[in-house]
Amino acid sequence: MAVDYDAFRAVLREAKHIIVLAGAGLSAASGIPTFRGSGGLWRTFDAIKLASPEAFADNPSRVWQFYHYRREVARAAVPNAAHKAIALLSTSPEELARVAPCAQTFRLITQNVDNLSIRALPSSTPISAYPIEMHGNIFRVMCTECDLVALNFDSPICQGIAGTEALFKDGEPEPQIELEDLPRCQECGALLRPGVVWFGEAVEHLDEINEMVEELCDLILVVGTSSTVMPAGMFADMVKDHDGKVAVFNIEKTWADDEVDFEFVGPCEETLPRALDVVDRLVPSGC
Ligand code: BJW
Ligand code: ZN
Repeated sequence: MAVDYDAFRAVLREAKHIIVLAGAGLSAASGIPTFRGSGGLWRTFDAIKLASPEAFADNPSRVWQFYHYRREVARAAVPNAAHKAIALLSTSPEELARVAPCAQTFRLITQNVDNLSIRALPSSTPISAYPIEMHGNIFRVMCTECDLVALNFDSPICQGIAGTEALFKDGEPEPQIELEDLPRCQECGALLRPGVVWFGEAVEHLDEINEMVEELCDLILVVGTSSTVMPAGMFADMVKDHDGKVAVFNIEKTWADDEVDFEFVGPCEETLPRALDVVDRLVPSGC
């Protein structure tokens, strides 16, 4: 196991099919709390228990307030240097050819729902270069009755929920919002739910992901994820199974030395742009 930037870049130069697998740590520097591990954990409630079909069936008012709060946090956040590094290599053939001249593909698979990796892309980006959002997107809504699925960036998502984000932030008990005052479907009037993947639900784009991870990928960068949630937690092993290389970027040591080829322990917003040799190529925030 090496932490050597030069050795990693030598592997990067030979790689043909590169995957970045991202988790909550990718967005930590943007102010989005992670679920587990060090740094910015959700403190006032059990986020994992709220991110489930059972919690939504039991108390849609509480779950919608949780997601409304997180939508507001995500809206206010801006992509950090790690999002930008990934976006640059996903969209610029010239930059990709400079750092990874053999690369035929470079694709982000993200478990994050915060939309920040999409916001880091230039506006002209074709959909084919967009990240694969395997756990959905917090700005998507799905009807619980009909087949409506839509993007919704409204703030607040409905008047009945307006202002509750301040209570969540302060850890105050949340109000009970009546079902008819929660987000409703514009087509059939039924209750909407957040367009994210909860435990026990099928992750999205799994066939496409499996094809990349099981067969093609010869280098996977595992960025800011605890790798405790399946199936994403298995992807590194699946790449190793066909002799691909694994590089981990995490603020904590998360893997045993003999399990991965490179482990960069530190904030990914610093280690990832450096490892990918794009530090001087990133557009600063606000430009
Ligand atoms: C930094 C940093 C910095 C901090 N720089 N690093 C096989 C075996 C066992 C169980 C299963 C299995 N297959 C499926 C299961 C069950 C289940 C599961 O995995 N359970 C486990 C708990 C064991 N999986 C599922 O149910 C999945 N569904 C499925 O497989 O269905 C099969 C199916 C097929 C067909 C029909 C039906 C079903 C679905 C999983 C959905 C996960 N959903 C959530 C919520 C999404 C919506 C929301 O955001 O609210 O996804 S849970 C939550 O965890 C969220 C995250 O995407 C996910 C992963 O978390 P992540 O990203 O790793 O974050 P953290 O917080 O855990 O880690 C952050 C890391 O960053 C830490 O390591 C820090 O150190 C680090 N860090 N700052 C670098 N600056
Ligand atoms: Zn509907």
